[in-house]
Amino acid sequence: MALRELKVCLLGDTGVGKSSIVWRFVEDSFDPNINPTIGASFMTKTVQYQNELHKFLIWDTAGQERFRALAPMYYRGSAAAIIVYDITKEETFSTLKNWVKELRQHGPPNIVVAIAGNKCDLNDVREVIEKDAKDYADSIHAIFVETSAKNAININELFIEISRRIPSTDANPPSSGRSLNLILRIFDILHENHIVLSVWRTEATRARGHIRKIYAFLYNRVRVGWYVSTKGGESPK
Ligand SMILES: Nc1nc2c(ncn2[C@@H]2O[C@H](COP(=O)(O)OP(=O)(O)OP(=O)(O)O)[C@@H](O)[C@H]2O)c(=O)[nH]1
Ligand SMILES: [Mg+2]
Repeated sequence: MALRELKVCLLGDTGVGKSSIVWRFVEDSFDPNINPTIGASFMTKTVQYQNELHKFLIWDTAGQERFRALAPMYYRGSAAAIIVYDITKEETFSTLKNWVKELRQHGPPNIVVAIAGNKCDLNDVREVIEKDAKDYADSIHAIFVETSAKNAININELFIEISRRIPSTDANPPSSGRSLNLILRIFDILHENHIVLSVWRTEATRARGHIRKIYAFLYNRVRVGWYVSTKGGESPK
């Protein structure tokens, strides 16, 4: 059975439930005290779809504003993007529309877009009407589902729909297509390692800054001590 790797990223405001959706899909569990994602996290899950195995390589991005600039690294090369909003928070639906615009301008041209209105278990405090969201999704030819990571509603269905929308391998040319895919994959791996390296470099620079400050502090203490003792003042304590 053919195995296909499908890179999928999750985008959307902080707190809408992106990580919870991924946890429900991959681990079939839910944590009401889950922490906000820092940077991004990566998980995989393989499922059978018709006569193929689909290995989802899932990049779960951080919704906090300070991580926004990292998003292009995750949607670049993605076969699909799941943009999540919280049905109980109108403003998260506006953020979703901004993500759609950004994907249209800078995302891969054939990316499959899926819209997930999460927390549908909280229907009594709903702020976004389902039909409005569905109409919007239809107008941009996106998949649309309301989900609940908490109650496991429509989570598997969301990924099955993505599998269904992604063009089948029959459409791919056999050998040249495969080598192009291999080159793109190598590029992706190098690119991902480069991200890790640059994060590491930023941390190292930060650490160097601290070391420099400690050094300057100690140096000043020693210098003042030396000055005081050689000029006849009190010895440094
Ligand atoms: N009631 C309900 N709560 C949910 C659901 N999904 C997530 N939550 C809760 O919403 C909060 C935020 O969930 P996360 O999965 O961390 O949200 P996120 O989008 O990954 O947030 P960032 O990582 O900051 O971008 C947590 O308290 C979750 O338990 C859901 O379907 N229903
Ligand atoms: Mg998260």
